[in-house]
Amino acid sequence: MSEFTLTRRLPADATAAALRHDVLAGLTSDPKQLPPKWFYDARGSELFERITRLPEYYPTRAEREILAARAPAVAAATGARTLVELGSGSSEKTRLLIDALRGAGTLRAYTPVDVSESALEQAAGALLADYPDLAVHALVADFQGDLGLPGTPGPRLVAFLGGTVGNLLPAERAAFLRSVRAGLAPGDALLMGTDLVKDPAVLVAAYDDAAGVTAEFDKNVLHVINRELGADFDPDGFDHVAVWDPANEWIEMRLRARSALTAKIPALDLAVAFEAGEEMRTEVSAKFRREGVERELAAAGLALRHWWADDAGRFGLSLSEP
Ligand code: AVJ
Repeated sequence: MSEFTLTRRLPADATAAALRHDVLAGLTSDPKQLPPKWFYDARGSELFERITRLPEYYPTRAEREILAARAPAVAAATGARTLVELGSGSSEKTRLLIDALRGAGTLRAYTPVDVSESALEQAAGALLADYPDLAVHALVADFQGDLGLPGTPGPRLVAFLGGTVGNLLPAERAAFLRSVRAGLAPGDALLMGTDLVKDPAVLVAAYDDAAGVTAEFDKNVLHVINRELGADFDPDGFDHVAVWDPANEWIEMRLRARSALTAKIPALDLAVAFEAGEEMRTEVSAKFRREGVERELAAAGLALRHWWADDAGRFGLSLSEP
């Protein structure tokens, strides 16, 4: 009775080529930087799951609180027959949406979209065990690329949870929202989670936890580059740094070289020198205000219909429509 398909939108070698491109561009630029998507190999995904359970890391719990309270309202407002989830990862919070949409009697299909084929297979397996009559059409794709969601019955609800939109730079965010908008038909909707501006001390602690899990997560990108590109980074030669940028209203994660060092990256035929104390940006995690979210959605052709926050006002969930 269960139906499962997995479509590869990414050619098998596209990921490797993209990593080479990003590492070459990022490590030869000044200041050095790497895009955060390369954190998430199997070990990085596991470290991220641990982050979501840390006492300092409130966003996951805050968003779950909102979904637990508001998923029925989302279902009533959208009547979605297809739920598309971008960057679905372990699909854990998604169950709240699936339950509400099934309760409303509309949901037929779930389309998780992720760059990680293994994450998709695992998540789909767990969901199919619990929802045997749900069709799961998984898509291996980069949500920053062309999405194109062919053949999914409308109305469709596209969910982009976790505050991941904050990991995109403003220009990337604008392009991403326009491309989501382009894939939506009248009656479809976008549900997006955004972490909110708050006391910088709370934000910095969430990205520099006492147990050091986020530091390990940050350094994991060096393990990924070592394994995939044959590089010889010593992850312990770097310190994890989290700083609040008040002008941009974002957290930056950086890796700071503890001493002058040179790393070789044979696959790129490259040697990269770091000065002592030099910092490389590894992630931007933007924090939002309701008006800013509404403005960015509107600029992409999306009208804000609902805005929900958790009781403590830490995290926002927006529902918008073309
Ligand atoms: C949930 C993927 C958006 O920016 O908060 C967690 C990733 N980075 N700790 C975030 C992350 C450091 C995260 N996202």
